[in-house]
Amino acid sequence: MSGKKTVFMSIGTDVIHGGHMEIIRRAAGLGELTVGVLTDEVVAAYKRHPLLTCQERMKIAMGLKGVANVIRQDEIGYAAPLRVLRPDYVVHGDDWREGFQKPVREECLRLLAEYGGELVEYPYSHNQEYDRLEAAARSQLSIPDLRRGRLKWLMETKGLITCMEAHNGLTGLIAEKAAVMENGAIRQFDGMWVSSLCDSTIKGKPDIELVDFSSRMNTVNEIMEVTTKPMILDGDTGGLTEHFVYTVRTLERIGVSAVIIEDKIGLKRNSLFGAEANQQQDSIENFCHKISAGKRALKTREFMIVARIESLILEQGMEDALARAFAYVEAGAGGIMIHSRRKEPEEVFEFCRRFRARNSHTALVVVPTAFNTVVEEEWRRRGVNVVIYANHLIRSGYPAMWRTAETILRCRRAKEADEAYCMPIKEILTLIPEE
Ligand code: SPV
Ligand code: MG
Repeated sequence: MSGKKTVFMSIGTDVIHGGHMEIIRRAAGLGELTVGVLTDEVVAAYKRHPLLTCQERMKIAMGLKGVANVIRQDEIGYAAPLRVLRPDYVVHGDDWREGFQKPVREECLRLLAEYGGELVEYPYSHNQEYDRLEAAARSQLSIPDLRRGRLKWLMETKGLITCMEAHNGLTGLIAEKAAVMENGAIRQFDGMWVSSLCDSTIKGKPDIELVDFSSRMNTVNEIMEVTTKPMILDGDTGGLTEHFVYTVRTLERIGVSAVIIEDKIGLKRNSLFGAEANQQQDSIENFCHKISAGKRALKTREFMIVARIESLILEQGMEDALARAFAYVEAGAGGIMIHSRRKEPEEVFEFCRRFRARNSHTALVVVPTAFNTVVEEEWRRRGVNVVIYANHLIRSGYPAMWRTAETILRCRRAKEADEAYCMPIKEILTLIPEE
């Protein structure tokens, strides 16, 4: 056995610049260097969706001077590579001493201590040129052809994805950027839901398909201009089949990933009114016809038409819901959304179980507004692929604004509201920086 020391470092980037090359050069100087290339799923979760696949990034890493071996790294943590390779050194930039990677570093130190390995950290220097490169790579993700297929990709790689509602550019940015750190990983929403309820409410209109398609498109575009995550549009009933085919083409062209249409006809009211509102469900035959026509209009295999079943909302029973689900899949629906307004999730659970017993591949979507106690892991266990938080930003934003307005009225000045409820002017001025 040669006495050469062994070195390990992880790479998550798809934009290799001089800074990375410098660390690789130093790492290779310590001994035989193995690079762990983080999988697409890991990179997407902690940073952004990679522009190059893990396989391509592995090939690039293999070609870099100083790199002796390349392995695939399935987790941001170092447990797997360190237990297998037991390298003498792990190399990293010192930026991970703070921030979301701090626990990853601590775990790495513990693992190294188990067998006497050593952590070597190099100073991380901020370079505006590298920041610009990263920003340019990120902006690529908003290009329609790159954004559209990412919903399917995320569903296939993660099994379960989550979407937050967005109703304008600002809430789009929240859905895009909100992140929490947890055990050395970052949790973010995977995509955005453009809800008819929120898009109507923000315009001071009721949710009855009164906000027309052009106006809905303005909202979609406004959000798309400032975000990169995939988008699902709430398409209400989809309108007339003859119109729906045009809607589908437009949405697909501009990079929306999926449209969800509900099997109602006539004047649509929000589902959470249930059977109290006078609402009519479409016939299976007619709705299947709408789905197939939409499907035929598609130009890509990426865009999804999701059929939303209102049988439980309109008290038509489980058998009706299931019969519709199988018929809609047969007609070409790429996903099924089952909706319910009950607080208890049991009827949705039953639907998922019976649907999955006969269909293991079609995407299942839930909107747990009423049945909000179920955690995402449970939805995953029950075969659900998409969880949509359909209205939570508008429902939290509106009371906050109302409270501020009342406080100013009561106090006859803004000081109290400013201090209690408002972010500093300085912060709002720089919230959206100039490019
Ligand atoms: C919406 O968000 O507009 C929806 C979901 O359609 S629900 O409000 O629950 O009907
Ligand atoms: Mg809606």
